[in-house]
Amino acid sequence: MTGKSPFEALSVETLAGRLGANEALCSQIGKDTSQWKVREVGDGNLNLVFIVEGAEGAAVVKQALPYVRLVGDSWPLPLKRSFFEYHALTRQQARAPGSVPEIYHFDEGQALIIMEYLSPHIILRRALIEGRQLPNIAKDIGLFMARTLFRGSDLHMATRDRKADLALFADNVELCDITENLVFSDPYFDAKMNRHTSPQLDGVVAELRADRDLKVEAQRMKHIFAANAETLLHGDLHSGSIMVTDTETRMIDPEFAFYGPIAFDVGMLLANFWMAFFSQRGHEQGGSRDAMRDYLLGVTVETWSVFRVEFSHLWRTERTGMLYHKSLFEDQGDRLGAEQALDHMLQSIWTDLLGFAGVEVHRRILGLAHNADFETIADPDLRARCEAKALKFGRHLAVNRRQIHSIDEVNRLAALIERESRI
Ligand code: SR1
Ligand code: MG
Repeated sequence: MTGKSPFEALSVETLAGRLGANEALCSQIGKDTSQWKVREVGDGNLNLVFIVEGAEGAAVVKQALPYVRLVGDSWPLPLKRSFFEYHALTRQQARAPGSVPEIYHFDEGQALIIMEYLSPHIILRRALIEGRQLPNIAKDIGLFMARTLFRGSDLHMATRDRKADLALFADNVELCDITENLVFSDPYFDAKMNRHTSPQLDGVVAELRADRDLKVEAQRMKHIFAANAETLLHGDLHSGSIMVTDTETRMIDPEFAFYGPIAFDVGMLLANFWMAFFSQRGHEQGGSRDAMRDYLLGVTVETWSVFRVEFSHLWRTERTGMLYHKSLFEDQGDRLGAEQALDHMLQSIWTDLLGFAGVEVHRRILGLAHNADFETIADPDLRARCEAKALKFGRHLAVNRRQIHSIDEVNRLAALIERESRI
């Protein structure tokens, strides 16, 4: 199969025949295709994902489909998202080595990426639902975010390179459009594809949609998302885009990559930890999840702390781009000026990440793409109680983000809302 053949979706039955001559794949897993075992394991919303095991190893073959898998061919989606995923992965590997799967092969025409099979890794969201406490995730993800977001910005890159890259990723229009609608707008009106736990949440949903301050704030966040082309984002950094073992963490699936605000990745990620926190009550059949709740709040504190420390370190040691140039500060003996500018930047990331986190919580409960943290709670009354608390929390973050000064303050609020018996 070459990049010149017309696109054709792979299947479990056709994969060995079509990729049997692919040198990159054969060198990883062995070329005797009669030994290959193929499974389709994609559980995301968009793509096909195959695990291919051969006599000498295993690999993952990920292929984009020309439509949204979750919805079907009534929602076409361009194959070029695979191109953006491939280019984002190569940049993330360069900026945060070891944090993403190794790429073996990319075929643009077939929209497929052959990459490292991560084993025994599982999806972080699944681990958190199971109540597993992973000791390294905060450090690993905090470092990943600081390194990729700092090194992909005008704080670090040569501005010519950054502008060329910005132009490249600017074409990822359709995936940005998904985020712009699904995250920032659809939850706040009766959009066609929305769903929520009904009738339990009907009243809360009506209140949120009538909440003028919330809607204005969500649109401000959308404006920042669309207009602040600060750095190359992962673009969809939630706990379903991270694979873990007890000791290792890898980020996957950056097909939503584009140039946007640093705070977006950080806010989306933290929102997913807070949603994991509010969903724990629904997973207590096997015993109390008090310790898991404490762990999750601790993870938010450590992630934000690691991010800040590493971002600050890079600011002091790798600020080679055109912004806040050293000639204005350190070269004149003005270290304090550089520190002042750093404080301002971290403050603005903090305020914006809270807004992004708030809307991310809302869209996972009210929009099209829900998350398994809540969806796997079978009892709809219990699920609705968990979701209602998360909605209240998200509303507070989005509307009051300028008045919230520390992550401890956020976590005290989360704990308070969690303890409230009434929704
Ligand atoms: C139609 S795609 C829905 C969601 O799935 C992806 O993982 C993104 O989070 C997107 O918003
Ligand atoms: Mg994904």
